[in-house]
Amino acid sequence: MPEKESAELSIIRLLKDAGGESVSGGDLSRLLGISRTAVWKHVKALRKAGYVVTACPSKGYSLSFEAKSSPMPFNAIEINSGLETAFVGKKIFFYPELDSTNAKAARLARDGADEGTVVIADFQSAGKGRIGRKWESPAGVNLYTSIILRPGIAPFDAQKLTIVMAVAVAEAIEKYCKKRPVVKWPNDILIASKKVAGILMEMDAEADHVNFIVAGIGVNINMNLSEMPPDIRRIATSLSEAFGQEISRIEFTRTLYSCVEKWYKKFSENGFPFVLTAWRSFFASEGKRVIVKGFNRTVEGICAGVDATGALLLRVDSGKVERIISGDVDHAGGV
Ligand code: BT5
Repeated sequence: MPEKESAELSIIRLLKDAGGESVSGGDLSRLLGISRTAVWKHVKALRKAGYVVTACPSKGYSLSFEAKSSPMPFNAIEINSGLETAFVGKKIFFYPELDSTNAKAARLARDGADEGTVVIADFQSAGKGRIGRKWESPAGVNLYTSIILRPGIAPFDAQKLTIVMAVAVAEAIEKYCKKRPVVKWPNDILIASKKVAGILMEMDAEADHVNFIVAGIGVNINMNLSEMPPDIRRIATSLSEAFGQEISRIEFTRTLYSCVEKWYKKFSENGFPFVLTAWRSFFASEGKRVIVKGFNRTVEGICAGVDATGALLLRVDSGKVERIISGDVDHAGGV
């Protein structure tokens, strides 16, 4: 998989910088270090990908910004231009296909990638959920992204970042959806009781120091549920299904990165309680009867909220309040 920006993306970047003016084939060939025939081949591929590139023999190539009949292709350039963040998404590694964006981001982080670097794939062949579960990742419809964070916290505080990411994802989704999303502890975002997004936090740490965290976020944007396996169809939804129309993946991705940056900054500047208050406004389990399935036991009781670290509090039938740090929450009768 190439790490370098592809020739096609470089051509689009140069044509965009020209603001609709023509760039000669000779200039493109010189700037990219490829032949003029190769430039022409890439222009043909760009047209196929949906860009309107005009070729004029005497002037060269220009990009039309008016022909918006088809949406702009989903790629790093489109996401990057118009992104209003200071660091999240400033460096984008975009792939048409990957095994898992989390796995790729962890490799990049180990090699020293900056905080805020993101990985996006249009399709994941081995998208990961928690504890070895699978994340369905069809091509052309959703967002699969991983964000590298270097928060300078101790490992026991890392759980808090799941809450930070959940607020960010819920807030981004809320901007596109008439219905207010709900967070299901610890990492699910639901609309009308169905899962629209999931978060997978993975950490590389020493005993007392986090080297990096990869925040993996999967959001169902325009996914057609009828194409999903029946078990997923029953429990999942997408933004387009909930909103009733197609949503631009480019715009949604930019919105998500802005929300992630906003809540990550609030976490470091205002502290975790501030984030937790926002998170609680999306949380609907408090006071409800829930079943929590953990690694080796299942507990049932009334949800008594979350504590100051983000752990779930469960009042079991004996009256005792148990503190739960991992597991899956099920509601009798939906969230
Ligand atoms: C999650 O796990 O919800 C975390 C999902 C994180 C996915 C992102 S995509 C980008 C990044 N790269 C990765 O490889 N992963 C991250 P968990 O709570 O364990 O939920 C997994 C369960 O959700 C599965 O067992 C299914 O029941 C269900 N599921 C799978 N695909 C789904 C989808 N597309 N939409 C809704 N539910 C899904």
